[in-house]
Amino acid sequence: MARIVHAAAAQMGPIARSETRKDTVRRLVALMREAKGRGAELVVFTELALTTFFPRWLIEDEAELDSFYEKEMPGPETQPLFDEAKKLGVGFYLGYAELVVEDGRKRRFNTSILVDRSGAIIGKYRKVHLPGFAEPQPRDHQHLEKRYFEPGNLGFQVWRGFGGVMGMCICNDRRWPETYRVMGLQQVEMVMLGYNTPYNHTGHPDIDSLTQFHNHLSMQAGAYQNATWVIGTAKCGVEEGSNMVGQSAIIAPSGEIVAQAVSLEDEIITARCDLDLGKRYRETIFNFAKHREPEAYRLIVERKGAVPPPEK
Ligand code: ING
Repeated sequence: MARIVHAAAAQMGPIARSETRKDTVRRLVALMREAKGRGAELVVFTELALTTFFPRWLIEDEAELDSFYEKEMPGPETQPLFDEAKKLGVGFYLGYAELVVEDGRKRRFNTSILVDRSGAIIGKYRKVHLPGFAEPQPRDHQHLEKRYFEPGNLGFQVWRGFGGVMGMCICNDRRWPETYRVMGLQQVEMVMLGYNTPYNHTGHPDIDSLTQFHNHLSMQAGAYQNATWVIGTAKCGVEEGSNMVGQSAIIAPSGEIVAQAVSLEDEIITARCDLDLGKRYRETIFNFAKHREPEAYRLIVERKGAVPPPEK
């Protein structure tokens, strides 16, 4: 019996700084209803889906900064999304800014949760790779995730759900091979992620001109090399003056893009994801037991030493 997940990526256009949680939750509910109408049982929302991408500003007033975080999940303002999901029988991934008191202190994380079709939270992830800076820089828009979030302390886990093995990461994580590999070694079959990716991040035109290419390259490589589906959902368009890449995509374990957004607005894309496709890649091309000669592999790993000195 094929294990099919009818999945959707719920891309979001810009969220204005003035938008309330009520406004954004209303948009998320509308997207979820459209996804359900198109047969989806799992909806992947984006990173920081409840607010504008606030790390683009230096915010020195703590109360104002706290206003961008969720103190509970669900809370009064996000409960309507959970209620709608339960009513529709749809699960979802949601990215948001998490404010908690842990170990006796206030802690801030860039977080995502996985909610099953009964409305229960079955997994939580906290972003490990925080790009940008802790201190303001001389640039048009700041990127202060290191100032506003701690590195994630939950690692890269996987969870059983939707008939398979599910994994999560967030935005910059998708660029790093370890993200997929750690989940791949746990037999992940579908990795969900959201991203807010401005075009001018590094300030180097030769690099920034490849923002779209690197966006898909990261996710397609991660999918293929770990025999997993990858669903990447953008927050995109010109948000408070910052131009961010769209291209939300659903990517098969083959590395092929099977669905892609074409707008820079709220947009649903869907795909019929056969989880056994990943299994076939593990049993053939990426069969560790058959193709990784332990001795040869040990030598590769052991020779990870320093780069030889430059020619005299
Ligand atoms: N944003 C960007 C991302 O990793 C970035 C930062 C943009 C890094 C472009 C490198 C190149 O997609 C977040 N929020 O991580």
